Amino acid sequence: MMKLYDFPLSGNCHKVRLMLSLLQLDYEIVAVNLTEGEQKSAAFLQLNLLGQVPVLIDNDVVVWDSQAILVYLARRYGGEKWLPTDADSMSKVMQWLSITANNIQNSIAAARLHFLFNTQLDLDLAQQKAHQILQIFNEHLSKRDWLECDRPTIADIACFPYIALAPQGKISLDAYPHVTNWINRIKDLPGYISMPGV
Ligand SMILES: N[C@@H](CCC(=O)N[C@@H](CS)C(=O)NCC(=O)O)C(=O)O
Repeated sequence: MMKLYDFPLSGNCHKVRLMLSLLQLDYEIVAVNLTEGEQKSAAFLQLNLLGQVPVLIDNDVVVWDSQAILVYLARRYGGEKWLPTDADSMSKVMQWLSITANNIQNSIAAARLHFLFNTQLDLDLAQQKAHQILQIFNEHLSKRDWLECDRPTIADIACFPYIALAPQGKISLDAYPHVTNWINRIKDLPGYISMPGV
């Protein structure tokens, strides 16, 4: 059975939990206690040299990084549905994987970490960047239901958790109705599962 090295409050882990559930895949959770630094143990660094969750193990395949794991699951278990492989669609999906790993992680997710775990950062700058990216999502989603391909793909799954968790970073979604409607569409997907704060 697949194993997911996981931390319940991690939005990056939630991307993977959500995808596993949408694909109706069985897996076992291995809890990694981030507050005690278990992710930097020698044993864990053997799995992910960065010392971070999530990590997925599927037989002899070890994958770390939530975006990479979504790519793995979509291609290994989802056919063309969640990650189409024609050049145009695949690169369009990739754009949003980059946006989540960079723009969302460094703004919305960073602000949440500050309020949940007291991490130090320039909060004003993080919140300002958060509103810039939310404005871009709101505009993009004003013209379509899903980020790309007229259907849910791993682009949506990768961007969803931290956007839905934005209020935990004291970033209100009230000014972004198209984003809120998109969040609700994701919540309506068959197999959807939630996490604390969403
Ligand atoms: N780019 C990575 C980021 C992973 C990441 O930031 N993981 C956090 C939890 S959400 C973590 O393990 N933090 C503990 C640490 O860095 O020591 C991904 O998308 O999976």
